[in-house]
Amino acid sequence: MDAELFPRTRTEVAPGAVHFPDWLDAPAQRELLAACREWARPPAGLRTVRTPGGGTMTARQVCLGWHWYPYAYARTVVDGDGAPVKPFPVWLDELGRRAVGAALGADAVTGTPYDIALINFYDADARMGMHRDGDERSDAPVVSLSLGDTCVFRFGNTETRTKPYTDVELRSGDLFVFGGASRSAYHGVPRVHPATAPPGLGLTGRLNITLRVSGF
Ligand SMILES: O=C(O)CCC(=O)C(=O)O
Repeated sequence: MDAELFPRTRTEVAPGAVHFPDWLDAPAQRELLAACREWARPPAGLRTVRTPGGGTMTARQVCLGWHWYPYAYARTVVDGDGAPVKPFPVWLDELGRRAVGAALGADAVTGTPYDIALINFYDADARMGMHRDGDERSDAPVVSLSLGDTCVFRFGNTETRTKPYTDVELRSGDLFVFGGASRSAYHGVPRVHPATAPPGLGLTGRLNITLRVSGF
Protein backbone atom coordinates (compact mmCIF):
# COMPACT_ATOMS: atom_id res chain seq x y z
CA MET A 1 0.00 0.00 0.00
CA ASP A 2 1.23 3.52 -0.78
CA ALA A 3 2.86 5.46 1.99
CA GLU A 4 0.37 7.94 3.44
CA LEU A 5 0.65 11.14 5.35
CA PHE A 6 -1.94 9.91 7.84
CA PRO A 7 -1.70 6.18 8.56
CA ARG A 8 -4.97 4.31 8.40
CA THR A 9 -5.75 2.87 11.81
CA ARG A 10 -8.52 0.86 13.46
CA THR A 11 -11.45 3.22 13.97
CA GLU A 12 -14.73 2.81 15.84
CA VAL A 13 -17.13 4.52 13.44
CA ALA A 14 -20.14 4.04 15.74
CA PRO A 15 -20.67 1.96 18.92
CA GLY A 16 -19.99 -1.64 17.87
CA ALA A 17 -18.96 -0.68 14.31
CA VAL A 18 -15.25 -0.90 13.58
CA HIS A 19 -13.17 -0.30 10.45
CA PHE A 20 -9.92 -2.29 10.53
CA PRO A 21 -7.76 -1.29 7.52
CA ASP A 22 -5.46 -3.83 5.80
CA TRP A 23 -6.67 -6.74 7.92
CA LEU A 24 -6.06 -9.22 5.09
CA ASP A 25 -2.51 -9.23 3.73
CA ALA A 26 -1.82 -9.71 -0.01
CA PRO A 27 -1.59 -13.56 0.07
CA ALA A 28 -4.82 -13.79 2.11
CA GLN A 29 -6.58 -11.49 -0.37
CA ARG A 30 -5.41 -13.65 -3.29
CA GLU A 31 -6.65 -16.80 -1.53
CA LEU A 32 -10.06 -15.29 -0.80
CA LEU A 33 -10.34 -14.01 -4.37
CA ALA A 34 -9.58 -17.49 -5.75
CA ALA A 35 -12.35 -18.90 -3.53
CA CYS A 36 -14.80 -16.21 -4.71
CA ARG A 37 -14.05 -17.12 -8.33
CA GLU A 38 -14.94 -20.75 -7.61
CA TRP A 39 -18.13 -19.78 -5.75
CA ALA A 40 -19.17 -17.53 -8.64
CA ARG A 41 -19.34 -20.47 -11.07
CA PRO A 42 -22.71 -22.07 -11.84
CA PRO A 43 -24.72 -23.84 -10.58
CA ALA A 44 -25.90 -21.46 -7.83
CA GLY A 45 -23.29 -18.98 -9.08
CA LEU A 46 -23.12 -15.22 -9.50
CA ARG A 47 -26.51 -13.79 -10.40
CA THR A 48 -28.38 -10.55 -10.88
CA VAL A 49 -30.78 -9.93 -8.00
CA ARG A 50 -34.27 -8.75 -8.92
CA THR A 51 -36.22 -6.71 -6.41
CA PRO A 52 -40.01 -7.09 -5.85
CA GLY A 53 -40.62 -3.65 -7.42
CA GLY A 54 -39.25 -4.90 -10.76
CA GLY A 55 -35.79 -3.35 -10.41
CA THR A 56 -32.41 -5.05 -10.36
CA MET A 57 -29.50 -4.61 -7.99
CA THR A 58 -26.39 -3.31 -9.77
CA ALA A 59 -24.06 -5.40 -7.61
CA ARG A 60 -24.25 -9.06 -8.66
CA GLN A 61 -24.32 -11.66 -5.92
CA VAL A 62 -23.57 -15.26 -4.95
CA CYS A 63 -24.43 -16.79 -1.57
CA LEU A 64 -23.04 -19.58 0.58
CA GLY A 65 -24.84 -21.52 3.31
CA TRP A 66 -28.20 -19.82 2.88
CA HIS A 67 -29.40 -18.17 -0.30
CA TRP A 68 -30.58 -14.59 0.24
CA TYR A 69 -33.25 -13.15 -2.02
CA PRO A 70 -35.36 -10.05 -1.35
CA TYR A 71 -36.24 -10.37 1.55
CA ALA A 72 -35.72 -13.88 2.95
CA TYR A 73 -33.39 -16.87 2.92
CA ALA A 74 -33.75 -20.27 1.23
CA ARG A 75 -31.63 -23.41 0.76
CA THR A 76 -31.91 -23.24 -3.03
CA VAL A 77 -31.60 -20.40 -5.54
CA VAL A 78 -35.35 -19.83 -5.64
CA ASP A 79 -35.00 -16.69 -7.76
CA GLY A 80 -32.41 -18.15 -10.14
CA ASP A 81 -31.36 -21.57 -11.41
CA GLY A 82 -33.03 -23.43 -8.52
CA ALA A 83 -29.80 -25.22 -7.55
CA PRO A 84 -28.89 -25.92 -3.90
CA VAL A 85 -26.86 -23.07 -2.39
CA LYS A 86 -23.15 -23.86 -2.08
CA PRO A 87 -21.98 -24.97 1.38
CA PHE A 88 -20.48 -22.52 3.84
CA PRO A 89 -16.91 -23.71 4.55
CA VAL A 90 -15.61 -24.18 8.10
CA TRP A 91 -12.56 -22.04 7.33
CA LEU A 92 -14.84 -19.09 6.52
CA ASP A 93 -16.48 -19.37 9.96
CA GLU A 94 -13.00 -19.37 11.52
CA LEU A 95 -12.10 -16.28 9.47
CA GLY A 96 -15.33 -14.58 10.58
CA ARG A 97 -14.66 -15.27 14.25
CA ARG A 98 -11.08 -14.04 13.98
CA ALA A 99 -12.38 -10.90 12.31
CA VAL A 100 -14.85 -10.20 15.11
CA GLY A 101 -12.15 -10.81 17.74
CA ALA A 102 -9.74 -8.45 15.95
CA ALA A 103 -12.32 -5.70 15.49
CA LEU A 104 -14.49 -5.89 18.60
CA GLY A 105 -12.55 -8.05 21.06
CA ALA A 106 -12.86 -11.66 22.24
CA ASP A 107 -16.08 -11.01 24.21
CA ALA A 108 -17.96 -10.17 21.01
CA VAL A 109 -17.18 -13.50 19.32
CA THR A 110 -20.41 -15.46 19.01
CA GLY A 111 -20.82 -19.06 20.17
CA THR A 112 -22.89 -19.87 17.10
CA PRO A 113 -20.99 -20.45 13.87
CA TYR A 114 -21.16 -18.07 10.93
CA ASP A 115 -23.27 -19.83 8.30
CA ILE A 116 -24.19 -17.22 5.65
CA ALA A 117 -21.95 -15.47 3.16
CA LEU A 118 -23.17 -12.92 0.63
CA ILE A 119 -20.54 -12.15 -1.97
CA ASN A 120 -21.24 -8.99 -3.94
CA PHE A 121 -19.41 -8.10 -7.14
CA TYR A 122 -19.31 -4.42 -8.13
CA ASP A 123 -18.22 -3.16 -11.51
CA ALA A 124 -17.38 0.52 -11.88
CA ASP A 125 -21.05 1.56 -12.10
CA ALA A 126 -22.46 -0.66 -9.38
CA ARG A 127 -23.61 0.61 -6.02
CA MET A 128 -25.80 -0.50 -3.14
CA GLY A 129 -28.57 1.58 -1.59
CA MET A 130 -28.93 2.19 2.14
CA HIS A 131 -30.44 -0.87 3.81
CA ARG A 132 -30.35 -2.88 7.04
CA ASP A 133 -29.34 -6.54 7.28
CA GLY A 134 -32.59 -7.66 8.88
CA ASP A 135 -33.49 -11.09 7.48
CA GLU A 136 -31.37 -13.05 9.99
CA ARG A 137 -32.67 -14.13 13.41
CA SER A 138 -29.29 -13.78 15.10
CA ASP A 139 -27.90 -10.44 16.21
CA ALA A 140 -24.29 -11.65 15.93
CA PRO A 141 -21.98 -9.04 14.37
CA VAL A 142 -21.86 -8.78 10.58
CA VAL A 143 -18.36 -9.20 9.13
CA SER A 144 -17.49 -7.42 5.88
CA LEU A 145 -14.30 -8.05 3.87
CA SER A 146 -13.36 -6.06 0.79
CA LEU A 147 -11.25 -7.06 -2.22
CA GLY A 148 -10.25 -5.10 -5.31
CA ASP A 149 -11.37 -1.56 -6.06
CA THR A 150 -11.77 0.98 -3.29
CA CYS A 151 -15.32 2.07 -2.47
CA VAL A 152 -17.15 4.61 -0.36
CA PHE A 153 -18.99 2.67 2.34
CA ARG A 154 -21.71 4.72 4.00
CA PHE A 155 -22.45 3.71 7.58
CA GLY A 156 -25.54 5.33 9.01
CA ASN A 157 -27.88 5.10 11.95
CA THR A 158 -30.54 2.62 13.03
CA GLU A 159 -33.53 4.90 12.39
CA THR A 160 -33.36 6.38 8.90
CA ARG A 161 -31.61 5.93 5.54
CA THR A 162 -30.47 9.53 5.77
CA LYS A 163 -28.03 11.53 7.90
CA PRO A 164 -26.33 11.18 10.27
CA TYR A 165 -23.93 8.83 8.52
CA THR A 166 -20.18 8.40 8.14
CA ASP A 167 -18.47 7.74 4.81
CA VAL A 168 -15.58 5.30 5.12
CA GLU A 169 -13.15 4.41 2.33
CA LEU A 170 -12.92 0.63 2.12
CA ARG A 171 -9.87 -0.69 0.28
CA SER A 172 -8.76 -4.14 -0.70
CA GLY A 173 -8.00 -6.14 2.45
CA ASP A 174 -10.05 -3.91 4.76
CA LEU A 175 -12.33 -5.36 7.40
CA PHE A 176 -15.51 -3.72 8.69
CA VAL A 177 -17.51 -5.30 11.53
CA PHE A 178 -20.82 -4.07 12.91
CA GLY A 179 -22.58 -5.55 15.88
CA GLY A 180 -24.15 -4.56 19.20
CA ALA A 181 -25.89 -1.18 19.01
CA SER A 182 -24.92 -0.90 15.32
CA ARG A 183 -26.09 -4.34 14.13
CA SER A 184 -29.25 -2.83 12.61
CA ALA A 185 -27.69 0.34 11.23
CA TYR A 186 -28.45 1.38 7.67
CA HIS A 187 -25.46 1.09 5.35
CA GLY A 188 -24.71 1.16 1.65
CA VAL A 189 -22.12 1.70 -1.08
CA PRO A 190 -22.73 4.95 -2.99
CA ARG A 191 -19.57 4.77 -5.11
CA VAL A 192 -16.80 2.50 -6.34
CA HIS A 193 -13.53 4.04 -7.52
CA PRO A 194 -12.57 2.15 -10.70
CA ALA A 195 -9.02 0.92 -11.32
CA THR A 196 -7.94 1.33 -7.69
CA ALA A 197 -7.43 -2.38 -6.91
CA PRO A 198 -3.91 -3.46 -5.94
CA PRO A 199 -2.15 -4.27 -9.25
CA GLY A 200 -0.88 -7.63 -7.97
CA LEU A 201 -4.34 -8.92 -7.04
CA GLY A 202 -5.64 -9.42 -10.57
CA LEU A 203 -9.19 -8.21 -9.97
CA THR A 204 -11.04 -5.62 -12.04
CA GLY A 205 -13.88 -4.33 -9.90
CA ARG A 206 -14.73 -4.87 -6.26
CA LEU A 207 -15.79 -7.90 -4.24
CA ASN A 208 -17.37 -7.68 -0.82
CA ILE A 209 -17.83 -10.75 1.32
CA THR A 210 -20.27 -10.33 4.21
CA LEU A 211 -20.54 -13.06 6.81
CA ARG A 212 -23.57 -13.43 9.04
CA VAL A 213 -25.03 -15.84 11.60
CA SER A 214 -28.50 -16.93 10.52
CA GLY A 215 -29.92 -18.08 13.86
CA PHE A 216 -32.18 -20.43 11.86
O1 LIG B 1 -20.38 -4.07 -0.38
C1 LIG B 1 -20.40 -3.69 0.78
O2 LIG B 1 -19.42 -3.21 1.34
C2 LIG B 1 -21.70 -3.78 1.55
C3 LIG B 1 -22.51 -4.99 1.24
C4 LIG B 1 -23.80 -5.01 1.99
O3 LIG B 1 -24.19 -4.04 2.56
C5 LIG B 1 -24.63 -6.20 2.03
O4 LIG B 1 -24.28 -7.23 1.42
O5 LIG B 1 -25.67 -6.17 2.70
